Amino acid sequence: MPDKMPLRAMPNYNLFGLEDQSYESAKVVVLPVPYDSTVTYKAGTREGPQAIINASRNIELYSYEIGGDPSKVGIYTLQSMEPDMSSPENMVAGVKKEVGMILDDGKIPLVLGGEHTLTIGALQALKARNSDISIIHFDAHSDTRQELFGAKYMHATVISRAMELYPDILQLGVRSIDAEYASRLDRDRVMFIDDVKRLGTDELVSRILSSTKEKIYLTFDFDVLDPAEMPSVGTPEPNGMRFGDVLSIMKGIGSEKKLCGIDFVEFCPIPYLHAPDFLAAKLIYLTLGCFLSRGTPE
Ligand SMILES: [Mn+2]
Repeated sequence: MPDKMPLRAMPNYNLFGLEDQSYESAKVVVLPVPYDSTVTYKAGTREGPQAIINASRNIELYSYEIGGDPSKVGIYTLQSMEPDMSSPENMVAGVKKEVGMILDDGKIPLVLGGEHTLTIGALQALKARNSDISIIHFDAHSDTRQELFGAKYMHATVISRAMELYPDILQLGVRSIDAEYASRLDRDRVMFIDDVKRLGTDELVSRILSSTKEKIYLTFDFDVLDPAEMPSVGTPEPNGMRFGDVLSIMKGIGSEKKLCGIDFVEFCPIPYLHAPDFLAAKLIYLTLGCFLSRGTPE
């Protein structure tokens, strides 16, 4: 760029606004998927990835909570996936293909949704490569309907599909559940919000650690948070978890478990309400820090 001209390059447009990104050296590869088509209440999670990326470019990269800069592990953001509106099955197949490519390159995929249905594609890709994994599922909803409105692939059935791949799923923060699943669930595998609050973080973390395998996949639906803190979701449920509690839990899990893949879904931005966008961005950033910044030099 000529010295005499007061021109400036556009700041980097990627998750966390990182400079000098390299796919080769990145540990985490972010796949934004601006897709929603099976929502049953408020549409708009297709706007989620962009709102989170916009906010994320303004967060401080140093984190006192982590004691370092989590971005140093290398976080590479891919171009957003093109939504395939022909059917949820085709969209899921697309996610499976791209996540599979990320896994084959030895990297940790981070799927940035978009609606929860996308998780199925990520898990299909993972299952084809590794079956010895536990799933940790943060969500206000159990998402365990076998079908809804005749559809097998949609946001309210995602955990039923996931259980067909990985029966070992631990659910946290649930407070909305269908009667059929409520009648047959394993109480050791479902931590209702009351359990989460009654046990407290330390006890909860020790139960999570003892009941999951060394390798985990984490699926995080933003509606697990309390709507007072996180109103920007498609299907809000009262009486949720708080940001600080989630962070403590992530620290606890991240200190012992190996992350194989992760998704953050169901973020549905509300125009002119910016705080939730920042919360989402920071939660993603710190979660990566909890799992990946162990021993990472400053
Ligand atoms: Mn949910």
